[in-house]
Amino acid sequence: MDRDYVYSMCGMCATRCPIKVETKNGMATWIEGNPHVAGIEGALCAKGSAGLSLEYDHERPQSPLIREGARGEGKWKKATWDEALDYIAERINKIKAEHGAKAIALADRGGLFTDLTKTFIKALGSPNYLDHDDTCAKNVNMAIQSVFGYGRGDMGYDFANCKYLVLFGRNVFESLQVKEVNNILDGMEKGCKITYIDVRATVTASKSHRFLRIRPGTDYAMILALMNVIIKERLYDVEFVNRYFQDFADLESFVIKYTPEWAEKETGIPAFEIMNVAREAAAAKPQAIFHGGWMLSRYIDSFYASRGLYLLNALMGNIEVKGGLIIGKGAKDAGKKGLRSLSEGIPEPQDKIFDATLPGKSLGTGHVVNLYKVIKTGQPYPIKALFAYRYDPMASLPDPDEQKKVLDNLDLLVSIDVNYSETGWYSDVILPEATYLERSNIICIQKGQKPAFFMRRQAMKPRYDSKPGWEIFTLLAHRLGAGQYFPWKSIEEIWNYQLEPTGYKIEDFDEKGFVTLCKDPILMPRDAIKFTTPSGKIEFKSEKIAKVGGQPLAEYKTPKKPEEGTYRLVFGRSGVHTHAQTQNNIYLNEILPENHLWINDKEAEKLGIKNGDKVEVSTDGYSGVIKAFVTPHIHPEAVFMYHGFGSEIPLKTRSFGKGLRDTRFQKGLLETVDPVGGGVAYLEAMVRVKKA
Ligand SMILES: Nc1nc2c(c(=O)[nH]1)N[C@H]1C(S)=C(S)[C@@H](COP(=O)(O)OP(=O)(O)OC[C@H]3O[C@@H](n4cnc5c(=O)[nH]c(N)nc54)[C@H](O)[C@@H]3O)O[C@H]1N2
Ligand SMILES: Nc1nc2c(c(=O)[nH]1)N[C@H]1C(S)=C(S)[C@@H](COP(=O)(O)OP(=O)(O)OC[C@H]3O[C@@H](n4cnc5c(=O)[nH]c(N)nc54)[C@H](O)[C@@H]3O)O[C@H]1N2
Ligand code: SF4
Ligand SMILES: [Mo]
Repeated sequence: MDRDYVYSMCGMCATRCPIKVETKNGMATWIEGNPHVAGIEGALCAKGSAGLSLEYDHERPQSPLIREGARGEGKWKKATWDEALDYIAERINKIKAEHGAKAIALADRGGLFTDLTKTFIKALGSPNYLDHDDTCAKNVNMAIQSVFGYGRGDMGYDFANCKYLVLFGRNVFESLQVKEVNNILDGMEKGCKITYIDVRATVTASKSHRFLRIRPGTDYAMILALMNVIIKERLYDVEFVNRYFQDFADLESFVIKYTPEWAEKETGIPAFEIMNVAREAAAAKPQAIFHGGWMLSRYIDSFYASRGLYLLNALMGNIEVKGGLIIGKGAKDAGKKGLRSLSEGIPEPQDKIFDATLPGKSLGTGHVVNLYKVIKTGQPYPIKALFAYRYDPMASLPDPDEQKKVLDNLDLLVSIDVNYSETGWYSDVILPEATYLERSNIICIQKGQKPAFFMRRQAMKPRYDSKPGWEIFTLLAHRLGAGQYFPWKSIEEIWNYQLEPTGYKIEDFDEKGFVTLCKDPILMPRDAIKFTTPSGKIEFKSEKIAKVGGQPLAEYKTPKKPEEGTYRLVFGRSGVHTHAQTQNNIYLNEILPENHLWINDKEAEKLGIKNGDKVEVSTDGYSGVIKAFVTPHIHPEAVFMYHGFGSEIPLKTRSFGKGLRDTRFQKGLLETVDPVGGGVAYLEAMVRVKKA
């Protein structure tokens, strides 16, 4: 029997953990975490293990498909790659002739491999590349940039050495990343204390030393009060603040009125608990972390909550120290040359990205939410073709019905996916990408204290008529008049090109699947930390925020209270599913086949609902039935369901129609965003509940 293994990267969620894949007679038989990577050491999460069940599932697209019926009707014609690519090329060329290259947009999941997709869209002459960030961490990303200059991905947390960790709705043990979980567990073994704040008790709540149940949408009040205590009692790192803060006095005078007693009334969290958290964190500083949030409660003012959290970190003086926030180091910091970009030498597109000129815009550009506005209105210019690559906006933005209406303005919608996604089901062409076990990707860099280049390597041949992303984009580019920018015949050619300036060779990845660019962790000297804000300092006041009509921190506003009989619809992840993409996975479907509605026990009693009863959840124009999970451990104003259920795709027989889809209840919220940060305000949805 022919047994073998390769080092690669998981593809079951966007974290892309390093893995080792074993094969027998050329078929993947076992996956585990890459034993050579610190913090991974063989470990994998449930979804990562279920990669084999994605691989051997037949309920995924097996060849290119071209739509035959109306959009969304589910009538497909099986096509060869030539037919499908020619079909796309014909339409794109027509759109280009009529509206220019800028009428083509590409949206993908973002992350480590985007050099390929960004190169493709640039090669076509369009500036319109978008990622999913509006729907994920846009507010957090904009907040951290406004305080330190660095983006969210450029600053990591040293959990393993942290002594005090505060998590606002950051459900680290379920909404998980393997390395992060292991580092937090290491920290806990060394005595780290965790305070967790959520509207409901999660697995993270059960593992924390203190769980505080907060009123939905009031985190910002608690954050202001924490700053109030820390500043009033002079618990902050005075030396750090004096050296690096641009305008500390302004922050001090802003938070003076936001006392813990005031915050208690907003949040329902006792003032003494808020004072305890502030004092305990300060006693552990600089090894104290206030996690900046991720989904950080997507309310209409979440940008300020997140900004407050980063200011709290600055008060702890925890930047570039053990157990604090570490600025990610790249190849240059390690004295090495970086990977050569595939887009080197491609001229910049003539036009500006569509939302650079929109009025009333929030921080940043490349907003998918604005993309919908542009497709709908044709302003500032028409967008007529959309490639959704490893991205499913119909499952991840609010209000799929409204989205369908908008997407009907497109002349071409292409989904490049390993599954039938909700977007794919509504598209004109589905191009099946080879699964992550069946393909190699371009080499990527993982920034950090010890930056490294990683490689995803094919473990087995594709089981169906699918192709790797690099080949799909290469074939498309050749049909779209951009072939000169995609000269590649194999992934090895691409790797050699990328590695050329670095001095590394493909063989250097054989032993462990990655190459580390330095021996020792890199930290900036304590007295010479470089912040990349306009002033080079930590900024409370920010010109960029002022430009979009925001303030350094806004005055606190009490969130809307749900009307009698209605509840705020809160959602989140389970540890065993990825967004809306794994509910049909044989293994994972068996563990969690449907979602339930969490409801507070006293509220349930009022409505005559018992645990396990079927309940009807409704909003204007939509309703559905699921089982109730009655618990005292959720705030009475909120009900909760796991995201990603209620698939509308009949070909996915295990998940079709199972559970409810949270996005369907987020009616009318497609254009509701945090006005400063730009994040989608999903949590502004209210629903009615009654016994079914
Ligand atoms: N209502 C509601 N909306 C949400 C959320 C929520 O909790 N509730 N969560 C939000 C968050 S945090 C995020 S990050 C977004 C995520 O939203 P998306 O980025 O859209 O979701 P993903 O599930 O990461 O991936 C999208 C698609 O990638 C496909 N895919 C997976 N692997 C591959 C591959 O190897 N190749 C290709 N080509 N495709 C692949 C999947 O099948 C899926 O269709 O959703 C956001 N939207
Ligand atoms: N298993 C698994 N892990 C994942 C993912 C996945 O799909 N599956 N996705 C990854 C991605 S893309 C992301 S963005 C992260 C998301 O990571 P998190 O943001 O940690 O995850 P969520 O589960 O979306 O939301 C966390 C919690 O916010 C709570 N919450 C809601 N409203 C409030 C509020 O007003 N205040 C407070 N304090 N809490 C509130 C919810 O009850 C929920 O428990 O997870 C990542 N990890
Ligand atoms: S967190 Fe789990 S699913 Fe995501 S990449 Fe890592 S092992 Fe894979
Ligand atoms: Mo996310």
